[in-house]
Amino acid sequence: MRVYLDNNATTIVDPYVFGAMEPYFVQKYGNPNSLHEFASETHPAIKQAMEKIYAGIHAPKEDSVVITSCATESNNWVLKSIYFQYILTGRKNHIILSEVEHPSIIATAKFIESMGCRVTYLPINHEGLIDPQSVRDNITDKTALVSVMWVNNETGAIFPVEEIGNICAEHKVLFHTDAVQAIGKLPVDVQSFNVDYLTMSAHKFHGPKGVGALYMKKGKELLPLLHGGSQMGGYRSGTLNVPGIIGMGKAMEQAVDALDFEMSDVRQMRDEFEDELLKIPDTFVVTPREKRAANTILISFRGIEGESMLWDLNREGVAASTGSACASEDLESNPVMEAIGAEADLAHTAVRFSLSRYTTQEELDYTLEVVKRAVVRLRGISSSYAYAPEGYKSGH
Ligand code: C6P
Repeated sequence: MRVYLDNNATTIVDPYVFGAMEPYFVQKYGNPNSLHEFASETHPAIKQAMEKIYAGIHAPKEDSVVITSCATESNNWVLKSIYFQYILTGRKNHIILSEVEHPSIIATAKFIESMGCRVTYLPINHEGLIDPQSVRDNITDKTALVSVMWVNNETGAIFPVEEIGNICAEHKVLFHTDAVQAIGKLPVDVQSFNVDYLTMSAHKFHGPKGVGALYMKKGKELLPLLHGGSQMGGYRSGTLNVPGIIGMGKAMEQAVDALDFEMSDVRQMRDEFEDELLKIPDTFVVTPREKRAANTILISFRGIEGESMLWDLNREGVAASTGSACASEDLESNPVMEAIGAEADLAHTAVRFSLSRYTTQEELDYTLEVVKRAVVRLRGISSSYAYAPEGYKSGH
């Protein structure tokens, strides 16, 4: 049996999404900006897809949604443009982030920090959560931007974006949220949450890879990312990725339709699976489940390196991860585990299981059996587990 439980890294393309995209490769392949029928026959589907993306995040018509190639691109764009617009010009000198943002935010922040921007990295607490008060405490009259993700990709923790949006609005500070892991898992509404910029990526909600977007509120527009033609309102020039846009629109529509299922049925399956995993001695999960997106579990098995666990799981057809796919090849400890202050050896034991609406009960039952076998085998050869001092296993 092959089981895919790495849906925070990427998801299967929904067959309806694939069906909607297919005609736009070989039959309707015109450049939408040309002046003939090959071009115009792409227009209705592009328009419809854009409307679905706007509707999915409750963006009003007058705001902009610019299609990009991925969330990494959208995140880079926000921070670098803020640097050019506010920091380089001397109007402001400071931005605020959480310390557990995705590398596409952290690495970009380090880059603009090296160019003279002051960056505050807000800590997370032992539950992997952020205190909105810490945002308020760190805002100064020189703060240009606060960027805090909606849902953490490692733990599934839901960050208090509503409160943070309100605090930013109150202090007239721009607010960006990376909503990559929120779309399709939670209702996302840019208007009621006072969001100025919002990042999305289609392949995280059963759309194609290579397509993302950035939402920008009217009046808060960034500088153009790619100069050139008039595509995407001149904010990101270059021939449109027609099948990608159509796929993202369809995926957004499907994700919105499936939201109730995700929040009830997927959650229930996740919770029951987690209950069973936690019956294995010396395991623990970061972030209380009611404060997490419905699909994610970051679990530690004491005495077992996360990579060893993945190896055993993979041998039996189960795909999980030790955390963010972008960091999984460096064998470093999980950064969220480090940020919550887990001891060094425990920070290496994290395994992330992320479900989707395609996950079945049969797959989870099978995975549980594989995990149990792996725990017995790996603890049997783990010197840190076998010779652990008194109290080590219970976490004291
Ligand atoms: N997280 C994970 O395994 P791209 O691939 O550029 O569309 O998405 C980047 C990205 C940005 N923000 C968040 C919160 C993300 O989770 C991701 C991708 C994957 O957790 C791959 S590193």
